Amino acid sequence: ASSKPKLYILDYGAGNVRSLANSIKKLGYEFEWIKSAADFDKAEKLLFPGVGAFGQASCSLIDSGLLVHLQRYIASGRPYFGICIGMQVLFASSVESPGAAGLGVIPYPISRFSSEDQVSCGGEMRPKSVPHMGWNGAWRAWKSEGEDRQLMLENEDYYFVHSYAAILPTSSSSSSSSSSQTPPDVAEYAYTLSRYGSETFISSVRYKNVFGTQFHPEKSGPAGLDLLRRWLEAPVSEISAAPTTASTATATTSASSRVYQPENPSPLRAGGSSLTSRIVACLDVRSNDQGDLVVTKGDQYDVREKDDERGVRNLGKPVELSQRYYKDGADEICFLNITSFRSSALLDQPMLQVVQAAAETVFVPLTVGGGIKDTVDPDGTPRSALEVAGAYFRSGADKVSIGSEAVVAVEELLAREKQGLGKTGKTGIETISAGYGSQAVVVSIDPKRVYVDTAQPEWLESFPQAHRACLIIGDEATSRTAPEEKGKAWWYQCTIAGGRAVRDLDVVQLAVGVEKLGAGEILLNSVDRDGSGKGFDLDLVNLVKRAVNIPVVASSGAGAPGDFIEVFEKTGTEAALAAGIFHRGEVGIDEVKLELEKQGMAVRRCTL
Ligand code: 1PR
Repeated sequence: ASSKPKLYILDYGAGNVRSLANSIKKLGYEFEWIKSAADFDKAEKLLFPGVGAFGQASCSLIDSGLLVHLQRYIASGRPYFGICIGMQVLFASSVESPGAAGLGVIPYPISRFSSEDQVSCGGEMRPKSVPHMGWNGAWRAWKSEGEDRQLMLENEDYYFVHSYAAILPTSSSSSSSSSSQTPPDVAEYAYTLSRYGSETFISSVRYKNVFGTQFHPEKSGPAGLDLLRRWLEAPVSEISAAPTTASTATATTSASSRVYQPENPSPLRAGGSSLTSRIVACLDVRSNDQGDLVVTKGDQYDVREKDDERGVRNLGKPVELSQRYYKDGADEICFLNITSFRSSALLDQPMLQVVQAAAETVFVPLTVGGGIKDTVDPDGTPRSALEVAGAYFRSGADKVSIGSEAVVAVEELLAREKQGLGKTGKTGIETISAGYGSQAVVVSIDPKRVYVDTAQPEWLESFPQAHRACLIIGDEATSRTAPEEKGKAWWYQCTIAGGRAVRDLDVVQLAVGVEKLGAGEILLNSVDRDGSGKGFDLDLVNLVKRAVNIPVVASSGAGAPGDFIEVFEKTGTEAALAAGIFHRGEVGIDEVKLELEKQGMAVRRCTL
């Protein structure tokens, strides 16, 4: 290891850098954290994994006094690898944080994905979801003669999660590819391009000693680890550059050594979004009566055996199961601490350890939920939701999922709106999304169907106006209701505390409210379908998909591969989650993906 170049990682405390550290260790490399300005002089290779927001990254580099040292490091010509925000800070500016300057190595702005852009969603055209979240390809649009080492492989999918990107100008005259309108200097530094809907963006840059990816290689399974390995293995001389002075540090617009390849192989898939359909494995975790942390699984949220003992169902060990699902090709893994609403999540050390241990071997995104809210420890110490989330991120979680607390937050928001007031900025959703980016905040919704007695005269007129947007009438021509539901009417009421208490809030109000507060994704369960194997509640998924512009993970009720095909086809949801069928080994994740592929749907192929 001593002959390997001295590797440093720059962390500004914004999110999950643990996974990058884990993947580097897994690849057999050692590294140091940049702790002071002097470390930049010692570094022979530098990795900057950025999560969160552009402005925050830029400000914390300035506030910590490290910015100038980072600039000097880059100008020295030594290899730099920036991930996500770590790539974006190389650019000139970002509309995400108008006042904040980037390093300006790449003279191009970062802008926001357009939510005007339409993709096909369950047979209709709807605005595409933002953030761009999930697995997408990246293709080399330029061939460079001078490049010694191919850093990236094509025909692989990588994990992206971002709302802002270096988006190329679109041309209304060119429907097949916007790249024909690309400014000539883009070829100087853009290494790969990717597409989201009709927008084409720079998914990786390679310019002199600087390499950067918009996606997260440390979360991109074997393909991502392989990319990291290539960069780590590359001799410094191959990926470094002659020192530059500040005035020549930016990419020039002079004649490009890269040759644009007009045949653009970017596949258009998942309704034109280019993303693969994501399969999520969910592990409901809690202590059993013996005090062991187990993966359990309920029917309609009842996780106890049906026999007289009524013990907590035990379907396996959380870390082992997550490793199995990673190998089987799960695109994401979700841990829900289903009883942590009872106590402080920070005191629930075993859960933090589960996340930590899983993150050491599982290189796809991890979501952790349960108990993320403002709490007070038994000794009276107040703990904010932000603090709880921070502990999970430091343990290796990429996203946190908020359940009960989101319901309370939206109830408060609606009450304030009635008084003409707005958001407080103080709820967990707001503080966590401000600190770590909205892509890191999932809201887990546990709705229950409430049937309306349609035999009553004027039932429709007396149905509460507030919940109208959430009413499904089973015989409507547009309804996707199962035949036995025809003629019935129902709405979806929100619950808290694991389905134990209902609130006067419907699922549409909740979904719209959490999007306003800054959530980046919705995990949509169904108390009625949970564990039933009857298939996803398509009416519910459609209702929520239409109400929001953030990605939705359909959950509860999967019984066979056909249920996944149906939910993707009929709702346009970005992701589908299952628990019971995977835990019991009835259906494998690989089997689900194979069936989706047979239907012509794009999935991430995993070759573990
Ligand atoms: O309220 O912020 O503390 O979060 C608690 C979290 O725990 C919430 O996300 C809530 O959904 C979850 N939860 C609480 N109680 C239960 C329970 O089952 N008793 N589990 C529970 C939710 C639903 C899904 C399940 C799918 C797929 N379980 O997680 O994995 O329904 O199952 P299937 O494929 O077998 O049908 P907070």
